[in-house]
Amino acid sequence: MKTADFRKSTVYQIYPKSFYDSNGDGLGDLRGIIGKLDYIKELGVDYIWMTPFFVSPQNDNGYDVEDYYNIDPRYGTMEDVEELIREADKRGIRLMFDMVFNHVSSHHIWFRKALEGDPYYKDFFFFRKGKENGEPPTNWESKFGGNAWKYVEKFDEYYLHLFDVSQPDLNWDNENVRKEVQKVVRFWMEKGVKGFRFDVVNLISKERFEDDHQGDGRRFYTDGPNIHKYLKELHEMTFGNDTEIVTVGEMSSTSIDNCYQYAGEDTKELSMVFSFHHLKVDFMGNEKWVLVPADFQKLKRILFEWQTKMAEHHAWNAVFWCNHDQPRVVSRFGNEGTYWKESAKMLATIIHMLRGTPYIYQGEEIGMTNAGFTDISQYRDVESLNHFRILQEKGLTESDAYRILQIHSRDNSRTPMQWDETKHAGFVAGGSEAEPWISVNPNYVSINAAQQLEDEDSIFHYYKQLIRIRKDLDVVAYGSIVPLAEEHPSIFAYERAYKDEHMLVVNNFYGKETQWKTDIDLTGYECILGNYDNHSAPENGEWNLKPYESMIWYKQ
Ligand code: TEU
Repeated sequence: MKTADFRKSTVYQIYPKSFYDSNGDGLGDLRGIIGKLDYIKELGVDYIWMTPFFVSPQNDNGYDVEDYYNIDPRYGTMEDVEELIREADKRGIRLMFDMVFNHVSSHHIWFRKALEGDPYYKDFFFFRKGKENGEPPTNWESKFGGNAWKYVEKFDEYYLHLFDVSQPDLNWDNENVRKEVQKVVRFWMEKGVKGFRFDVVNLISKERFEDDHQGDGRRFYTDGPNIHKYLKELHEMTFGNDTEIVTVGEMSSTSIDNCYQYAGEDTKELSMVFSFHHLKVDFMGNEKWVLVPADFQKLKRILFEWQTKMAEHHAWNAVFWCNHDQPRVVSRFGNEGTYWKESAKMLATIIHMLRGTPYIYQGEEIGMTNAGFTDISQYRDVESLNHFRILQEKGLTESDAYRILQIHSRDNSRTPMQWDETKHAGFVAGGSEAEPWISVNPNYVSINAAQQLEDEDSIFHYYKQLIRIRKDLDVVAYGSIVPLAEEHPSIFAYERAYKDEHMLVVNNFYGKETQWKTDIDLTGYECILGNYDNHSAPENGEWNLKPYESMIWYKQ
């Protein structure tokens, strides 16, 4: 059996609802993905991670699963999934499914039985009495706003929902829950799925149900007491004996010490982890519903710390800027105007040459930008809708609440994929009058895949080269990493080394020229990729970098 070398691989994330609508109902679907496989192959990626398309009331766009074994008819059928797996395989692409096991939808049969009072299923969840004064069992906050407990009159009890009220948390301390979860994973393995992303999987072991007087409760359930035990068990009972399978855990507010274990070479838990600390540098602590300029020094410190420490501990990172929960990176840390293309390429270089498996979120490879919605009727995301209300309840004006949403809303990255310059960016199959489920970004006329496929200098082609370099040069996949210019106000640079290979990655993170003095000897190095035709080179140890300039230097 072939061992999957995920260190040489790149993953492409698809949000099916917004990828391609093949049947013209305004919603993306599985056949839409099949239709676009050649585009994905052209990019050169190895895996497609698909966010959930299982039966779901879609309160959280599929992260509220009603039935893990069946496909939501809005997305297609089981035959479509089987065909997708086969067609992807023909093109050397493997599928990674997104398994949401911290919670289910309140429509799931387990929860419905629990609500009927069936004790076997009640213990699949966390039902607890309120406090004596009638308040919820703890003061924990739901990630989507409000208290994390919902009162059920019939039992005079509350159930825990760390996310939406329609997403009750599963009780992993109950062995029967763990067995059900294992069954689901095995079911999809048998269908030929070669990868799994486990949603907020570090939240599954709840510690104590106590009030949190210093926070929102997350310390009582993040990286909880039995987390490693549960992951090792899942590994052993499911994917652990199939070396072809790659797994990634989404780790919410995790600590690096725990990640050494989650993603250690020999720890028998997961292949790699997503951590999010570097994507909170424009938050206030954990609070995202504020406007705070991005702290570049902090961004570097965090990314470098995770790079070097995970390497020291033989553990593996997933590396990324974007996903369906994050705003578009070119809008966030780059430039939507004059330097749109240069900044998108620079940001891509930083991530793709790091030690870790890079993830590209659909549309990132063509430099798609934030949604720019100006009216609440355009928003779809449950979190954005809740916080729009909560912000105003806290006293913010409507226009201030809009400004925050325009920066931080998850809908920023959920607008339809921009395929070409025809109506609705070519997202809805030709001939249909249907409106897309969420508005297309009007800039599709200038930002679209068709145009970038034609243009050798496009962001798309640049991503393609980065993916190629990871395959061709072992230093990218296996090399050590040394941070450089750590204190520099605008340079993001690092060195990689492996056997006789050396790589120097230099980036100007900002839109102004910048100087960098360094004694690195570039004898024998060649600039193998950059985002300007005439890239800069050091003179007497001093670099003069152009706005958002990015370069990869290599010697062997
Ligand atoms: O997200 C988990 C998570 O904690 C986030 O990144 C979340 O979007 C953020 O806290 C909101 O501020 C995962 C999924 O990626 C997300 O889409 C789901 O909504 C969530 O789990 C619940 O399943």
